[in-house]
Amino acid sequence: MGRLIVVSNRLPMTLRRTRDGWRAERSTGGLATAMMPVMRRNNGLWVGWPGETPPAVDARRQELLDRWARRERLIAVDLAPEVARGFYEGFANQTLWPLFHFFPSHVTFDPVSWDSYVAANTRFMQVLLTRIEKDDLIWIHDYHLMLLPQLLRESLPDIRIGFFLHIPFPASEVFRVLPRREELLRGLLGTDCLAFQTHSHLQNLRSSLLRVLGLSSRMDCVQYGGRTIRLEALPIGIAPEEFSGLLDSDPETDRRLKELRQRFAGRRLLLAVDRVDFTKGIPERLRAYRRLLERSPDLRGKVVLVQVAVPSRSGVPVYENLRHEVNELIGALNGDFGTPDWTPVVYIRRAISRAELVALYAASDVGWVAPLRDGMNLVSKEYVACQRDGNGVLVLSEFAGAAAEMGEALLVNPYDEERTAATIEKALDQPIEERRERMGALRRRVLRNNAFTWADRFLTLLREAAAGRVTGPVERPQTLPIERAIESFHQARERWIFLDYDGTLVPFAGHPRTAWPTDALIRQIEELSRSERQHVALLSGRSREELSSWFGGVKGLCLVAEHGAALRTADGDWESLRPSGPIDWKERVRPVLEHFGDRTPGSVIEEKEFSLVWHYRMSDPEFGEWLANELGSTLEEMLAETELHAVRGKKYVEVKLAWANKAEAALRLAEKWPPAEFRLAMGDDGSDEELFDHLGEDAWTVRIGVEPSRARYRLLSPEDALSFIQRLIHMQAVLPVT
Ligand code: ADQ
Repeated sequence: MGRLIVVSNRLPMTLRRTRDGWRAERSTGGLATAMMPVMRRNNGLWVGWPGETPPAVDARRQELLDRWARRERLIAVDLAPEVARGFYEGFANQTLWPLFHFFPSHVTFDPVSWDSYVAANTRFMQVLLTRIEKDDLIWIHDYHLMLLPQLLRESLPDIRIGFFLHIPFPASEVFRVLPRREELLRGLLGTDCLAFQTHSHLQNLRSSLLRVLGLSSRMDCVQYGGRTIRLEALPIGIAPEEFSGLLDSDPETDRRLKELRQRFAGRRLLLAVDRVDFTKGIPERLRAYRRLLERSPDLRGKVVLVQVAVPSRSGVPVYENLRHEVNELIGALNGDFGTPDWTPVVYIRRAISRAELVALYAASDVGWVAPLRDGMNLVSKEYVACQRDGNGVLVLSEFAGAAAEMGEALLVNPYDEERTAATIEKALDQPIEERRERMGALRRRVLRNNAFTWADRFLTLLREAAAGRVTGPVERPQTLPIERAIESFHQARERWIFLDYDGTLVPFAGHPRTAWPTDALIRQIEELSRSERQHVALLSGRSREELSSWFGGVKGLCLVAEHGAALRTADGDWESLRPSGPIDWKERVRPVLEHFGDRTPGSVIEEKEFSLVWHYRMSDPEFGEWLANELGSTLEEMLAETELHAVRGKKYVEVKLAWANKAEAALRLAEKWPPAEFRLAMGDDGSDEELFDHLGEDAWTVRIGVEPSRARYRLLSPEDALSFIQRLIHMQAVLPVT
């Protein structure tokens, strides 16, 4: 089965330096509670940062860490203090955190922090490499470690890796603001299974993959680097017993609950529990509460808001300002509305014990959870777990991930303070039957979709995803074994070489007219075509005029234009693959393409001798894909039973003669060539697939890029293709086969 290795920024225990030496504190967070039993059940390890690392080795501390590794199976990743600062306080919390919560205005980007982020992820990888065994399952958590999956994959290509993002994944418009966005996405694509709190976060990732890396995906998976990565929305749960269990058996909780009931008798209790963070909407809540007291004077003296807020990330200016703002708002509320026997806001500015928290959850009439943006928000679920009599009402922000599965709550837009106040009033007036019904439904879901079922589901998905890769049919295409290919080239007396142009020899340009071949590329093709034993053809979707103007002067080179409609033999004469039929079809098809072109800024229509093409590479990628689908189905209907057909290529839709294809053209050329032991075809899109099929299993068929293909091998980019060709040229020059 393999062990489970949990990896997160913090270990579930933290070492703190006190006056009496180092002290270990156990984390009570939801992640630790959920993962510890799962980890133990899977014979696991937990790898993470143990807290402040002293500049010099401290023997006592090291002894403690060694004991953690032996007894608790917790493996510490020590980070040099300046790396830890730049990584955690810097890039993770001042760049990724605000950006992923849709606050681009709070983002600071500092290249030095980025370097620390890379260094910290690399350090995690190094520690993991000393521990990982072949069958282990690696489960990486959260935004601090987004580069780690790919770093591990590079060292251990077969290892099973899953990743869960606890915070939101932002809309691609926001994500694109990030200076190092490509690296982060590629980092995540090192996984086998990538999961998010909600479908909307998952959709945002898919949109970023398309816009940033040009990578299309399906709802449930994406292909990258020859692997299939499973994509999932998997909302995290809590360990409900850890909360509601205290109401049965903990005397301390019982005592506190009685105290609260006594103290607030005759008053309705509104409860808010947050870390002090700008994403949590604390000032907005306080202003909405003020509106409530202003618009409903009869509530004065009858309600109390208990705001529990743990300070966090002190030292960061945005957080300092927030703390001042919260202090002022609370001061003003209590000053303006308070009376000698009524304080409108009770402010608890520290972490409270579990017993105190559970008592507050159970005693409150309204759980007021109002983040401006939150991955999930566990407080909402903890409140529901503790509402056993079902009398309370959950008021929940529609911007918390939890809103996606807690439809029975009263949902609010926390930015709309007026209507939030009205909703709180409604919550206080809600009839008891309705409250019980809603809370009952919420509770059943919170108890069922708990942290344990969440972790089990994730691990099952990860195992399945990796099993498809590890035990499935041999992955096709495989990475081209370059040395073997060169050796086979070297041994052969005769060689056939078929090369596609766009996307294979040159990267795609926005407009088809701008992808000129460089002089160096033309020279390379010349050299390749020089040897009499080599028969080289360039097969492209381009027009014969373009191909002639670029490669017309290359001696010995055969050209195939318009995906096979026209060809030029090595003697230099152009011919059509078949006698050309009537071309009045263009008059019927062009208006359709123009109609789509007019709706899609940045798209262009290209007319070739035998085809019409709508290119949308420079258009908005999502809109372009969507319209391309629509155009495809319109054309399919229109062209049924004609000799034309519509083809979806990379960022284009082409209408062409059905008989024009590269395979037929290539074989027509090869009729004049002697049989060859070495046959190579390289191409990057659907138009090359027929040729791959035709050449069969003993040819070197190579797909350029990451998409699935019927080719035997793949290379990732035109750059790789050119350097492979250069190796072939080198081989023919240095060691001519005689
Ligand atoms: P957080 O941003 O930390 O978590 P949240 O899900 O609300 O947010 O969890 C906070 C935890 O801290 C809760 O368990 C709560 O009980 C506890 N807590 C808060 N204030 C406290 C106080 N004053 N005293 C004691 N305990 C307190 C991140 C994401 C979330 C996501 C979780 C889990 O930002 O969106 O739900 O991870 O995936």
